[in-house]
Amino acid sequence: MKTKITELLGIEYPVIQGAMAWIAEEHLAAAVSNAGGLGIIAGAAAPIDVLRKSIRACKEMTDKPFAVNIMLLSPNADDLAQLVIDEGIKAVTTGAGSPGKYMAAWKDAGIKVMPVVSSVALAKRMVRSGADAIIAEGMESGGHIGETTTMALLPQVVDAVDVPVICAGGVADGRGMAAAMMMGAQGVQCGTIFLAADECVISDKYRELILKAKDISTVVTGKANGHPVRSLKTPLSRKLLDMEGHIDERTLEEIETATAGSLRKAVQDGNYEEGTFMSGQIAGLVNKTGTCRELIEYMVHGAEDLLKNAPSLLG
Ligand code: TUI
Repeated sequence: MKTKITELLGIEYPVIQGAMAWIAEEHLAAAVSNAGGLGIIAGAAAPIDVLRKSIRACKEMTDKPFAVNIMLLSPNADDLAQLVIDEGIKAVTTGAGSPGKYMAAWKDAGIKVMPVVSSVALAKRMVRSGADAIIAEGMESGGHIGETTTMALLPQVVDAVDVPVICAGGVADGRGMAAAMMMGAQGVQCGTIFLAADECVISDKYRELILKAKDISTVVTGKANGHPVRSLKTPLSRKLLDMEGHIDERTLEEIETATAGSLRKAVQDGNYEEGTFMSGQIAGLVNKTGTCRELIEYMVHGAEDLLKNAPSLLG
């Protein structure tokens, strides 16, 4: 499958792995890149030494291109933005903000920049500041999200910009991928499906919850403080929703206390009571584990079969 995205990035399949904080480290990124997709290491709020080590480990594990995500809410985003230049990273994705202030330096370094956006206005702004591609992320996604669904957002972003668009949010098999391509996407970014990958280092509890999840197993918390986050329904997310029902200064503090470190508790400790298990709505479709290569090839071959047979729909 050749698209503008496989050409831009020098990869085999137009499948990009989502930058899941605490999860997307060298093992997952290298496995995805070795399988022909684009692996991504999530910078998240990692200390610079931790990210440097992860990037160098990834270089040992693959000679294929991989990317780094800069989460713009991170207090050390400035340092991480410089690190990707110093380490010769070829492609960067960004999330949770506008990468405008880093754009000139990244472009000078020859880095391909692909901001994740949740609206048409943000997509246009990112292209004006020099983005090479746009990742349009629907509210089906896990983690920090916008308000518009993939189905509505993607074609509007495709029409609004003149760079390739990658579809994110709600894609976990060939059907989702084929649909995204039909709506004008040049590739897909998937997060939740890779939680089921053998190479993904997460707690057994996290993986078990994803494999067991149904269509209605996720919920959005954090709307009250302006950072909506989709995660699995668990004791913590239920408690947060309850607290958000009657917001005052004290509950905001309680929310802060309950959420601080809660993603790490999910990923590393498998702490069901206190963890935030971020997940997309598509978790209900994720029912079996496999290697990154198996998951990617199942998706790409499924999409190819559907696209090849599409003329039969015309009778
Ligand atoms: O960034 C994500 N997903 C994330 S980041 C994350 S870590 C976190 N945890 C708790 C609270 C907040 C963050 C977990 N999941 N996706 C990409 C994404 N970016 N979705 C929406 C946006 C976005 C939002 C605002 C992009 C740009 C933007 O710009 C605002 C502005 O005015 O510049």
